Amino acid sequence: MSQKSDFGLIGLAVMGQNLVLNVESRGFQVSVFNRTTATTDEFIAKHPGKKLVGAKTLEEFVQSLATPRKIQIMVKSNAVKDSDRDAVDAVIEQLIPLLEKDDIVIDGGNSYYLTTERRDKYLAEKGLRFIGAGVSGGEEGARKGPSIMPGGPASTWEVMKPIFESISAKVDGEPCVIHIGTGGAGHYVKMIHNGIEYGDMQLICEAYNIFKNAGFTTDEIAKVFTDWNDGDMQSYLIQITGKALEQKDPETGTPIVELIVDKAGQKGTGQWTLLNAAENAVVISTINAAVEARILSSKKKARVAASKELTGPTVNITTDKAELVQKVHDALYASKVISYAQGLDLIKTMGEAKNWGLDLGRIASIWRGGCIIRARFLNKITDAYRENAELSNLMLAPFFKDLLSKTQQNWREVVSLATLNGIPVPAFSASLGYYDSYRAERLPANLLQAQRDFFGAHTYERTDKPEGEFFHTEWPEVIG
Ligand code: 2AM
Repeated sequence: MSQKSDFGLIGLAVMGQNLVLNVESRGFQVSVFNRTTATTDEFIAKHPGKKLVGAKTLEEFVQSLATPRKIQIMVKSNAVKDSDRDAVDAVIEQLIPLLEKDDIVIDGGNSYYLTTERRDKYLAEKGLRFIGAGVSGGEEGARKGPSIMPGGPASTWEVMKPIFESISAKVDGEPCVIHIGTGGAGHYVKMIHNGIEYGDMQLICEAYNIFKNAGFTTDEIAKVFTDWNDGDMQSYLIQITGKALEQKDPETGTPIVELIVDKAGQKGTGQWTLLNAAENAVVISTINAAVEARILSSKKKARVAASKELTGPTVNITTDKAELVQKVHDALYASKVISYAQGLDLIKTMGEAKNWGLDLGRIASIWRGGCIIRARFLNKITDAYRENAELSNLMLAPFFKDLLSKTQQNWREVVSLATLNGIPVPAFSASLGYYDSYRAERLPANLLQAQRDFFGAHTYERTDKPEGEFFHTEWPEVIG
């Protein structure tokens, strides 16, 4: 191959390999480089006849690319805080002396958004261009079309647009990629996407747990999810849940899910979302509950010990099965709406603080395909923001207001039923608690203000006086 490549990718782990094959399949010639050359050789040998160039050195790799070069880095990133330097930084440092003005470096990993902003600034100082792109869809998405959330200067996006649009997933003919915003906006939105994903997954697990406690067989639960996937809750996660529950262990014939240890792992983006919500004073209680549920699940030893010490009610669910399925459906759907309302509230708040000019409706629209949270109902979110771009909270859009109104009786019954039977539903109940708090004209924070004024003279406003006037009461002394 004598002609220069259109695109280059560094890091041939599974996601990297799949992305390369995806880009190549859209008609582009792709150069690849991996630190361990044997991996590059194997990859090239495995795909004869494709427009691929395997480079043994970084110099050779850079030289094989057409200018302005477009180089995506897909190496393992372990950094949590901005001060940490990781493999992405190491690769960037090696690239800098080899690149020319206006070449584009793309980080397609799950980098922390502040790290992305640091790299964006650093590379700009060197006359290079940087894109921090969140890529969601797992291995299959990377190969067939992921949802891509790129951040960086709009002018750099314009250069990358043809490649990004052709490799992304498509829904109704629309590519699942838009320019999210400047700086770290892309990785930020990907981080919240992951938080929402945590919420969706936990809610599904709580539904499963209720059915299990109600005496459903795993096959019966699989069928419930498969049926739901034909309806308004159609989503990738509901679909794979049905399929996962159907899967039998070849050795024992037992559903494989029932053989899997109940200890969940996490890579950190959920926790980053929590920290960011706390910094922005935005409530994301459903996502919080989901992250915390994973943490508690991982404390298996402590739970096993406590299960012998702490008492609870005996499970006794007598609800008719079909009726229970409908109730849990409604509880799940309503809770999911709350989770998205909270996640979008966080994105909106942060976008305003950072002046990113985010378009929530379009962000929801690029989550409709390719990514892990892809779902039919995301269309409704896009519609809601198209109708009213200034929507203060998703719950208040006519479609969702109506949905929450129609589902709430069943939602309340499911949270009550689970609670009375001692079945943990932290995300279902956090969602309901948010709904009831948000819609409360008066919360008991009047008493809270009294307490604060009592011990700390923090003052309070009065219902019968103008806003902004502060009062203090001489409370009785209580210490002897
Ligand atoms: P390797 O095959 O040489 O280990 C996931 O680990 C991917 O990131 C792999 O392609 C791996 O390369 C690459 N990677 C991890 N750390 C790296 C580093 N410091 N420099 C370059 N590539 C790295």
